[in-house]
Amino acid sequence: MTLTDTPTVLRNVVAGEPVDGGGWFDKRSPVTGRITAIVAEADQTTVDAAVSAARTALHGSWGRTDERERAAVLRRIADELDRRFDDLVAAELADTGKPLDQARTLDVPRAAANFRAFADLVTSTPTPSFTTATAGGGRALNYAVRKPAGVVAIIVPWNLPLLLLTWKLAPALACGNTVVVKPSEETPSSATLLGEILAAAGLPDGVFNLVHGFGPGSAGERLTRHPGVEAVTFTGASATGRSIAAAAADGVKTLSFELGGKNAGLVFADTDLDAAVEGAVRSSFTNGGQVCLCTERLYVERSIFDEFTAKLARRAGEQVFGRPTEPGTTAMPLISEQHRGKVLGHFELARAEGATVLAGGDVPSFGDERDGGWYVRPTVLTGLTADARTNREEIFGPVCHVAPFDSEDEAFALANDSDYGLAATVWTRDVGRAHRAGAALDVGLMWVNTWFLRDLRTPFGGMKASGVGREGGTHSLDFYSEYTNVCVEVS
Ligand code: NAD
Ligand code: 6OD
Repeated sequence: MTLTDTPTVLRNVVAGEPVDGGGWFDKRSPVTGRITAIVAEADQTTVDAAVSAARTALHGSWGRTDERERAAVLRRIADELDRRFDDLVAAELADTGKPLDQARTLDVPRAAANFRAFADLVTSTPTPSFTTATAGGGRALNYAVRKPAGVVAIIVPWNLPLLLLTWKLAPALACGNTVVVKPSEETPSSATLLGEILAAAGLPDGVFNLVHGFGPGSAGERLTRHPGVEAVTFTGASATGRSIAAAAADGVKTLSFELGGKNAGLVFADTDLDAAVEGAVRSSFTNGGQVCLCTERLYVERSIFDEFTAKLARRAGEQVFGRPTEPGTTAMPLISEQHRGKVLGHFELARAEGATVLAGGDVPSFGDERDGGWYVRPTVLTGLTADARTNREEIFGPVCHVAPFDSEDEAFALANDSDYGLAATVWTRDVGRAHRAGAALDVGLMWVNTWFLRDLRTPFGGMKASGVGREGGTHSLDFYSEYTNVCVEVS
């Protein structure tokens, strides 16, 4: 597979047709900084047309389709995703510069898995029914009818573009909704390709509409304020979630937010130390640290602190900066020049706060076209207190700070000392301690001796500034549905 530097033209999709949008913007490769795509930005007229197409499709047919018919379409979509696997991998690599191995094993397979999982769930999850006593000694039957929530706006970020988009799109379609999707301005390619895939799988025109553009003053904000949108499901930064909540308030829209994190990893002395080091490497540096679940705060029991940090720093330095398509590549660029500027600003801040840099903290030099891209080295910091800004603000890069702890209670308190509450990872051989952590930690997701292992039926989401609501399994079915309870007196 080769990556091409010839820019692709990417358009919005309205009622099954590609449309321009009033303006154009450039998409650049994070690997080289060169323009890889020219993208049509959706203006108000285009967003209006997309919402209108979604409303027509909702009332026309899709919203009234039987669940089993929708599940069949979802399974055909999964098959078509498998068929276009290599094209989707190429699209993700072109937009993000992520390693081929990762796109092939995580990003792209999860898209098909999302559709298959929600095809199964929507056809196997009953709605509640109860028999109720009447005042006259008879009985009534209560049962709930599941209906689509309506036109859903899906707004997603750039870090796992196809995975995160389909995580919302699959349940939205399974429940009979129609959608207007806004992918990140940084990752327009796989979403555009998905439009072709959905059409080839037989999804009726207008059920899926796509608008490209930015957030404030652009397609994103236009969607969140649109009176024709019933629900907004958003994944992205916590600050953006606040803006969307304010914009959506007038329309009393239903909201689901998966937001940022400042996730802790707790490493106890009873753990398998080498396995914990490898786990920390994965949980801090996968996808260039650009996963909301990444560990940015590591707390390590004092008796193994020196050995653990030395091994972690060595492994950080061993990450492989190959080109995305080269086998064995593990490191990747940050998504944009602006984001790299933010991450490098955090490295400077950490130094100003008194951190010791055990690995990285700078920009690698290649002597080739990658010097025009946006790489930073995997970075390990230590020496800061829990109240340092470095330990409180989400950085979203390949970086973690490591600090020692002396007791289980202290470790749990340090993990909870955050405005965020998305995920935590606990490395221990003590089963009792693992269960105590599950009860004690204020996070939506906790992994023990592993990280980012997903079962799509489980609740996914965050506490505190990390989100509103849960997705996954029946939680997704509930968010993307309205319910009418019918009470019938039968005797
Ligand atoms: P972002 O919030 O800047 O952008 C996300 C999406 O929202 C983009 O499509 C963007 O164009 C759009 N947007 C921005 N401002 C908007 C506005 N005012 N109105 C409507 N739309 C708007 O986030 P990002 O930089 O793309 O992604 C990184 C962030 O996402 C990190 O904070 C990360 O933790 C978070 N994230 C969270 C999860 C999760 O599941 N909790 C998953 C992935 C990423
Ligand atoms: O695995 C998922 O379903 C999911 N939503 C992952 C989010 C990763 C954040 O970057």
